[in-house]
Amino acid sequence: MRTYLADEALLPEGWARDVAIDVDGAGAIVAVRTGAQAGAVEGAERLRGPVLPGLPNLHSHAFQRAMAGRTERRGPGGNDSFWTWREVMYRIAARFGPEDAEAVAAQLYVEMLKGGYTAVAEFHYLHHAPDGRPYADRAEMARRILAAARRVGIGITMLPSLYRHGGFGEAPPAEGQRRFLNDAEGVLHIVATVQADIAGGADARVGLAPHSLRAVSPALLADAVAGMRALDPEAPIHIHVAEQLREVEECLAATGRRPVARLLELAAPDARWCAIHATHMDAAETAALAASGAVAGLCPLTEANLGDGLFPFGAWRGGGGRWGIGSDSQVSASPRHELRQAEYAQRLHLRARTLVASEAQPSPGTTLLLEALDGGAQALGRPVGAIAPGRRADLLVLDAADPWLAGASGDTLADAFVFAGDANSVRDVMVGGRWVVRDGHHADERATATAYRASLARLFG
Ligand code: NGQ
Ligand code: ZN
Repeated sequence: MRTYLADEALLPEGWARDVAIDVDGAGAIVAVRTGAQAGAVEGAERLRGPVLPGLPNLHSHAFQRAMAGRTERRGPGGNDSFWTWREVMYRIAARFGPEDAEAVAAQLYVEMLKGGYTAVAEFHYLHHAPDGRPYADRAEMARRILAAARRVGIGITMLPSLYRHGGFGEAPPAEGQRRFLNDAEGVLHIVATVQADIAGGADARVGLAPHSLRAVSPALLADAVAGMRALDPEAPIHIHVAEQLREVEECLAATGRRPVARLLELAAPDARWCAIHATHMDAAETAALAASGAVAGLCPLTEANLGDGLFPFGAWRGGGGRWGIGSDSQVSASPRHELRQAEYAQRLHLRARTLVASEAQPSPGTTLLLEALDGGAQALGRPVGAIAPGRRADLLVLDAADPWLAGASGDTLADAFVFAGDANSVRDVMVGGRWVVRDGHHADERATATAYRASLARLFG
C-alpha cells in the first residue's frame, strides 16, 4: 500500500484540498481522505501539482495516427468530404503490416499518456492481411495493439470490430474494406483470444464493436451481440452511428428509419452501449437514446476535421445523456483540446458562452471534465475516471509551474486547463498505480518514436 498526497485534487463531488489517496499493490484506490495534513501520513509521497483523474479516451482507431495531417489535400475535382477522406484512409490502411500496427499504436499511446489519457477504447477493424485473408492467428492485429498498450502502460478496452457489408441493405463490401471483414464467428474468435490474453488483468478489457448499421445486417448484429453477451454479459458494445447526413438519408431509404431510431429498435441499447458520434439525431431520437443510459461517444476534433455536423449537446445533456470524448482519427492526442472543441462548437453555433455550466456548477471546465470522466469510464467498462475507492489509480499531476495555470486552483484551474493555452500542462501520469510519465516524459518515448519513424518510412516511403 502507498499513500499519495495532493494539495488539491478533482474528486467526483468537485475540487478538494489536502487529499490523501491510498493505493494498493494491485494499483487500485482503496481510500481517499480530504483535509489530510502534510506529514501526517507516514511515508506518503507528495504529488507535485494539482491532481486530476486520468481521462478515458472512448474512441480510437490507432492506425489512423499515421495518417494525421496527410489527408488534408484537395482531391482531384474538389468536393472533398468525409467520403473522399474515407477513400484516402482505405488506401493508407491497405499498407499496414502487423509491425506497423504495433509501432504506430505504441507511438500514439505514448502521446495519449503524455496528453492525459490513461485509458483507451480501441475500435479495431484492421484485422486481416492486405489481400483480405486472415493472418494465421486471426487475432494477430488485435494482439499487436494490445501488446503496444501493455508495453507503454496505457489501460485498454479492446473492441474488435465486426464489419461485413459495404452499406445498408447488405451491399457487398468494397475492395478497400476487405481487410475489415468477419462474420460473427470470426470476430468472436478474436474477442475470445484477446479475452484469454487479458485473463483478468486489471488494466485491460475486451468488448465488441459492430462497425455501423451500414456494415452489419440486423441479423448479424443480433448474433454478434448475443455471442458477446455469452462471453461477458457486461462487456461494452460500441457502434458508429449517424455521423454523416448521407448515412441518415441512406438509412431512411433502406429501412424507413433514421440511424439512431433504427439502432434503438434493433438493439435496445443500454448503459453497456456507446453510440459513437450520434451526430444527426432528431429530438425524439436524442431523448430516447439519452434515456437509454448509453454513452454518446463524441470525437469533437475529428468531427470538425471531417465536416460531420453538430451534435445536439444541449438537448442530450438536458435529457440526462452521458457522454465522453474520443480521439478517433488522431488529429489530436490531447483531451483538453477535445473538451475545448466540444464547447466551442456549441458556442459558435448558438452564439453564446459557458454552455455546459449551470448555476450549481458555474465552471464549464470542471463540468466538462467530470462528465467526460464519468461517461468515458462507463464506455470503457472499467473502474476508471474518478479518484474514489475501487477505481484504478489513474492520475494526472498538472504542472503547477506552467504560466498558463499560474495562480489558478479548483474550478479556475479546470477552466484554465480546458480553455487556455497550448502547452501540455500534464507533468506526471500514473496508470494503475505505476508512473508512466514523469516530468512530461515517457521512459520509452525515444525507442517508440524511432520505431514509428521507421514504420512511416515503410508506409509512405
Ligand atoms: C472509421 N471513421 O471506421 O475509421 C470511420 C470511417 C466509416 C470515422 N467515422 C469509416 N471517423 O465510418 O465508414
Ligand atoms: Zn471511428
